[in-house]
Amino acid sequence: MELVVATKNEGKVREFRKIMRDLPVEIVSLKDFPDLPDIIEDGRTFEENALKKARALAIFTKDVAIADDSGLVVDALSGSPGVLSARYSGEGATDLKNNLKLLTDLKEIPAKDRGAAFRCAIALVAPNDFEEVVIGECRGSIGFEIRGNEGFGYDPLFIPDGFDKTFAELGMEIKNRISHRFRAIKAIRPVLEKFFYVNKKDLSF
Ligand code: ITT
Repeated sequence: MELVVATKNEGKVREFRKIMRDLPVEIVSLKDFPDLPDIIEDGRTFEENALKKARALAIFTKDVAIADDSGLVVDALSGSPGVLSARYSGEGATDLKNNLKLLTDLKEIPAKDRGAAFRCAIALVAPNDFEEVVIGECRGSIGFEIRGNEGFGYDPLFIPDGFDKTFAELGMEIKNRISHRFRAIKAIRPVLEKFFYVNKKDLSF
């Protein structure tokens, strides 16, 4: 079975593939649909954006689509960068520029107030109007310097609760066991099962 994932972010596609590798689904990314019109992510929440992307993709591919929207919410910044995580440093944003901006914005903030969470919403939308959205969260804190080489985005600054290293230092193995995306994927599995049950399709998990 093919599951279309509405993302062009190779880091995310790799994570989806890895986390779902025990399932009989083939993860196909947006890169396989170059003709799909750009989907504007203008929702106020991760859930709104995930649903918007999955709806557009389900209509376009006439297939079951999942989409995620994710990002970092920082307590001391009242939830910023939030849905703007990818574009935090503005025009021409890169992971490095975003991380540097975050460090600057938090420069007066002491360790005890640097709490943050990665959040991931995943929406499943089928062409027959079935739709559902779930959320996964991973709490941690923002470090004082960029550390580590693995992962992407804010991984070099994010220290998950219970660890003293960043996601970029801990590596994919550990990240994939506790990440917001992993938790959201875990939450979407029963939704997938429900969908296939209701639609009398076989899903041999
Ligand atoms: P798509 O929209 O194509 O999926 P994107 O990178 O723009 O790719 P998002 O809109 O979900 O993805 O933006 C999420 C941003 O939040 C992303 O660019 C990272 O900066 C950050 N982010 C999300 N998940 C992350 C993770 O697991 N590790 C580090 N940063 C993450």
